[in-house]
Amino acid sequence: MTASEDHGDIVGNAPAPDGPVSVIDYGERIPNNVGLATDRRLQRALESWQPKFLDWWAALGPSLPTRDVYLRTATAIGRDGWANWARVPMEQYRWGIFLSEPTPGRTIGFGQHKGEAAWQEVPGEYRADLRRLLVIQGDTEPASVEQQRHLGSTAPSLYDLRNLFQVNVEEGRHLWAMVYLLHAYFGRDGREEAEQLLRRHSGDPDSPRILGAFNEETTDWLSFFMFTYFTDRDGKYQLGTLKESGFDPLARTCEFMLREEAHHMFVGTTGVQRAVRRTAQLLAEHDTGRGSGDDSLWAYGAIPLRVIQKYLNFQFSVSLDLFGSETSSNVAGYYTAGLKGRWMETRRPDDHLLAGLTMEVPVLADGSITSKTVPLLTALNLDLRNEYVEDCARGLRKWNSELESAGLQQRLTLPHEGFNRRVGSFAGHSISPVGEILTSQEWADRAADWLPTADDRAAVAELMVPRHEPGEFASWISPPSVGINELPVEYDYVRF
Ligand code: BYC
Repeated sequence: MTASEDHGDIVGNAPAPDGPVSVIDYGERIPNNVGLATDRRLQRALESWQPKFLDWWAALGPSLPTRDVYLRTATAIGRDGWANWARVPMEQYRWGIFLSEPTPGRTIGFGQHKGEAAWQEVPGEYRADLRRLLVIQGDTEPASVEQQRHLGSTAPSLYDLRNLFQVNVEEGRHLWAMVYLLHAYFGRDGREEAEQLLRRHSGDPDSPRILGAFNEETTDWLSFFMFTYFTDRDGKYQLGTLKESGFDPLARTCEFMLREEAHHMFVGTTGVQRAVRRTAQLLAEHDTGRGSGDDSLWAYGAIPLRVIQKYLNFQFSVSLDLFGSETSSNVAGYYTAGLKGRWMETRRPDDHLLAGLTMEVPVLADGSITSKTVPLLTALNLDLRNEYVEDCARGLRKWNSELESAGLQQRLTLPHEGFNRRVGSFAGHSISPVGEILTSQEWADRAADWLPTADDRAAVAELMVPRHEPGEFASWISPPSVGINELPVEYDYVRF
């Protein structure tokens, strides 16, 4: 997939490879381009993890039984051409280990080791930090599959069902990617961490997933589309920083993961867009434009805009928490050590050391939101978050253009960065979507206007009627303009 997929409407054939291509050996039990066949110890370790992964997939992966699904599978690692499309029984999907091609002579691009050769092994002094980063990244992948487990039974179409399963198998593969690095480079500790990745579960009170957003329920398809828009986009930005890592196997792993990630965000961008389009259509058709609180839309089978806005508020705010605190000594340490860079590190016009530079970070003091100046190194979580927020705003413009074309005045907006936060400067404070500081009582009185209530979720759930016949779509969502890989929209992407 190309980067344009994130913003465009078309899902086409993977372009022909334009560079050196490592063909993946699908004859192997674990398809890979890391020479697993020549490393017996690693092969045995991964082969003993594989049945546990498959057990986990059977127990906590997609719950809807299917015969086969039209899926893409990675088959080569050329710069562009890598995707093979076929109908695949889900349990036979080939989860493999693929790293992007190495860049000969690659050097570290930032921090105190800038200019040194990229590491092919883990430097002893950074072992604990690198392991932590891999574990946090790895933990999110199976978590999202767990969160989305039951969505299949309420899919609005076969097209959407196939997209859900594509996202799920690729998140499974991203777990494999982190497990490979843990097994290959971290010995016994790595093996133990790999086991734990299958033992923590989303929302489990005793053994939850590590990061907050991955313990939230994905209650319905609107929530899924918001998740793939906002939370997968955090994945894009975090992977973008790990792609810069001085630890070359991690950088190459993330570079390849990012290519798959583009489709996940396409699913989110267009999924929300199609829901908004349907809502806008009905609002315009029935001339019910009496403000975004128009609940008569439920009766027409669409989701009122005020509810779409609430889902957006929720998913955006929990996703902002994924960036950690605005001021963090962890992130300064990662950067200086050369483990985690900035978004588009190589394009930043500075010395890539950042000593002496500063940044303004938000603080709450004396009842108002102000800022304080801190060393830039400690503010890199915010630097990344700012890039992310700008990117989120771009998709919103697309959604709003649906409202505009329908001749409506209402618009969707991103809430203030302090709204509904659990991590960082705003945690413990009550901030409205437009950035007013509220008392706890004011918050309690008004939160139901801003975040989905149990009633909102129940009303949305009622619209989630499955459409499992080719070409059929649920009432609350418009069909896409094109199908997958140049197939028609009404193709039977999933067979039962
Ligand atoms: N929930 O110094 P701080 C994806 C903890 S998504 C719970 O501010 P730091 C995907 C933090 O661990 C991308 N705890 O944080 C998307 C720390 O704990 P310790 C996933 C949190 O380290 C969709 C303490 O609070 N990848 O791929 O600067 C589908 C102080 O924190 C949270 C990564 O995140 C939270 N939200 O930054 C599938 C990349 N936030 O150490 C997949 C790897 C913070 O004091 N992770 N804490 O016990 C990192 O780079 C960083 O660890 C973080 C946090 C950005 C997560």
